[in-house]
Amino acid sequence: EPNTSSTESDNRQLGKIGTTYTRPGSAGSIVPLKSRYENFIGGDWVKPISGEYAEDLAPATGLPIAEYTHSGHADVDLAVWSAQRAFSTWSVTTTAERAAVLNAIADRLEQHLEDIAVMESWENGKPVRETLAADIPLAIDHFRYFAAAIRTQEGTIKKLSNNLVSYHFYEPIGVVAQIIPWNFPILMAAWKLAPALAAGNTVVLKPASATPISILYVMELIQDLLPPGTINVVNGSGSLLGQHLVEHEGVGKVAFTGSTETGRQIMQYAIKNIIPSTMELGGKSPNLFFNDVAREHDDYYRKAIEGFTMFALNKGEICSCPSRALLQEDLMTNGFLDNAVSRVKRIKVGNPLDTETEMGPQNSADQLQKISGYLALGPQEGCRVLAGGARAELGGDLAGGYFVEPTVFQGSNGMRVFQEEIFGPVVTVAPFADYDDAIQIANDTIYGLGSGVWSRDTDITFKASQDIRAGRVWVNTYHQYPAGAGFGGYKQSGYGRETDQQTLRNYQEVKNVLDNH
Ligand code: TAP
Repeated sequence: EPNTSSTESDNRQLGKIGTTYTRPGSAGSIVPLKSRYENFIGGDWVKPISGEYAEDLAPATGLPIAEYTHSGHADVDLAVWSAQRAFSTWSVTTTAERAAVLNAIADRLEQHLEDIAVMESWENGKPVRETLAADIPLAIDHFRYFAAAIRTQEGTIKKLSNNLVSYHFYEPIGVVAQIIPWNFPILMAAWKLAPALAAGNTVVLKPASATPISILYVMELIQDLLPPGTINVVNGSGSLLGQHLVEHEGVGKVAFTGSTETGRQIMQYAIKNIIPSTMELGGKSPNLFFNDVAREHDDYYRKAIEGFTMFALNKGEICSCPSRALLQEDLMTNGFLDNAVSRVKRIKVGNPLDTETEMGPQNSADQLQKISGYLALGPQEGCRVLAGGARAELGGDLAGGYFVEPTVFQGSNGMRVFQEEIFGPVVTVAPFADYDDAIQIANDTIYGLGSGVWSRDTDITFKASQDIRAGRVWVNTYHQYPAGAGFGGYKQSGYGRETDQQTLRNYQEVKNVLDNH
């Protein structure tokens, strides 16, 4: 039986994370947090066997939020065992029963939307205006979408001859290992948990060490809705426990979102027991602007300028960040680039819990250091710095935060800053001469995740949406992630699709029955 223990008592001092966030119509908001978060295993809060913990830091201040478990192999074993036990009952529930649980989770999250949004904002650093409007509502909708998807999934039946009929059962795989990154802690969890549970699997989830608590905060809110062991959350260092989890004999599938480098390692682990994997990896997404966007200075023009600034959304810590802006030559000199750069300079950088803030701090000191390296590299490679280019120094309580200025570099596609994923608020701009030139530069990357095309000419956008080698092409928009539209990568951005019907198949075995009457 799991070695369970009750949770630590509330620590309102540490929990006062919401004091600068003012709820509309109220004096202020406090999200109560505990001082320490255990693993969530078998429906209970379980201390790590080693008794070791680490500190979760707030990126806006560099100060601790709470402690999380530094788990080891034995904790992973316990979580897999709990998930295996839960599988025997969860996997034989009806699709209607599973859909009811997912809908109940969605309803519960909706009741607590504001608190979850504040928590996620403080732990990740992303502005609360984004978590309130996008991250958490999209996560909620995901549970609803997969509740519907599992009930409407169609199979195939073929009559092969007068007495031979072929049909399929879609069966859950078993225990699924899910390893997620820190840039969308709740949304990435929802993208993975909802389809896995809908299909009848049970889960061991490993959050990123930079954001270990948001998902546990959510688990506290929904734990009474779930049969024990259906979702198990184990925190700790991925490099210490990731291999053990993926190679565990009790695990039947791994789903990963994170860097291409780590994805490559996890694929090696998955080989051991020949388990299927899905990989959502890195990107260096092109955002193409054709001359006709500047034909008039109208709403469309302004929308395109906003499209250019999308590289700074979530402080650029998005796998599909439009980090290469490719502008047709006229746009470099006719005011479009100047207007876009002025808009970038007006992006309000500050406290993520301030609803006026457009860009918060980078997620961690490591991330800040990595981005700073690229800020230095750009000019060394010969880039012109059109905006930003340095760390943003904010005073007062935020003096210790990991803030960076939104940065625009002008250069050429061969440079390292054009080819390597920076994962920060940095866009590199280069000109193109004509359509063929645009597509050639857009596809000149090892990645193929997102892309954007901006033109008033539907012949251009329609053709480009076919010629760009990426899993998602946004036409005259960017950074929309509705459930129902499949998302995933080409090339070294990974394989497998999430957020639509196809995702269910990632979590299902397909059994063929040949029935000879
Ligand atoms: P990673 O360093 O790859 O970490 C992702 C997750 O993998 C974390 O939970 C991490 O745990 C774990 N991990 C690290 N080493 C591991 C190992 N050897 N075995 C098993 N798990 C291991 O990436 P990140 O820095 O968190 O996220 C940034 C990257 O994710 C970017 O490249 C970005 O493009 C990509 N990303 C892609 C997408 C999609 S949809 N394609 C979405 C978001 C992010 P620890 O935190 O404990 O190290």
